[in-house]
Amino acid sequence: MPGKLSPSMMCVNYLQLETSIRALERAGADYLHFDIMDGHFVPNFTLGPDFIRCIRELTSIPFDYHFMVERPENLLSVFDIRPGDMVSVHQEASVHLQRTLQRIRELGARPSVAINPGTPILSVEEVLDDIDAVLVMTVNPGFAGQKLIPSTLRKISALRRHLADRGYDRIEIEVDGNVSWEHASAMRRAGADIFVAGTSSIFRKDEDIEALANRLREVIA
Ligand code: S6P
Ligand code: MG
Repeated sequence: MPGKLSPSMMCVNYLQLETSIRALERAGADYLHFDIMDGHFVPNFTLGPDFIRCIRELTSIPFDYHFMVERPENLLSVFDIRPGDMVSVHQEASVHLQRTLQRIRELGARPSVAINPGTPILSVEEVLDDIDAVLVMTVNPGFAGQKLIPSTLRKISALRRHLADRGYDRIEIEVDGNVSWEHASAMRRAGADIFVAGTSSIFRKDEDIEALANRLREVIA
């Protein structure tokens, strides 16, 4: 299976939103990645439910929600989550993690657990039956344009091996943070399946999004 592309919508030029989405459709983006922040779990705010709901009117690309909020279980109902969407909640932020993942499944979406660079892969052990993916943060969450934390490359390989050893090959690994051409290629070799594309690859000032997205697709093919 070729790697999947999930462009990060906090990196898009909002003044060219519709044109950018059309370019991403032509490039065959598999998801649109939406970063949701609450100013508590991470020291930043980003995209809200009304803005994200408007984008449904523009495209049928499935959404890839990344909740960087405390107690995501309280916020799921505020967002327009639909069957086929991916929904990641942080292991560090949900006290009732299994119940939250089950709720996401009930909504018809694909449950995923996100883990910070400092969080061990074993922290997802007890919910492997409840998830379709693990989102491995390769930077600390909160901001675009950061530098990769090198140890996270080893973490991707270790997680891929860990899942294979336990018969969970079906679980996808998503990577998020400084997914540049070079890093994307290393992440792919390490076993990543879904690539969040931001300022390090496809969203660059005055450059053609479609061409950059196609280039990234080739790197992760
Ligand atoms: C960061 C967020 C990410 C960023 C993405 C940006 O907290 O979860 O999804 O939007 O990492 O990409 P880049 O290439 O600027 O790191
Ligand atoms: Mg993200």
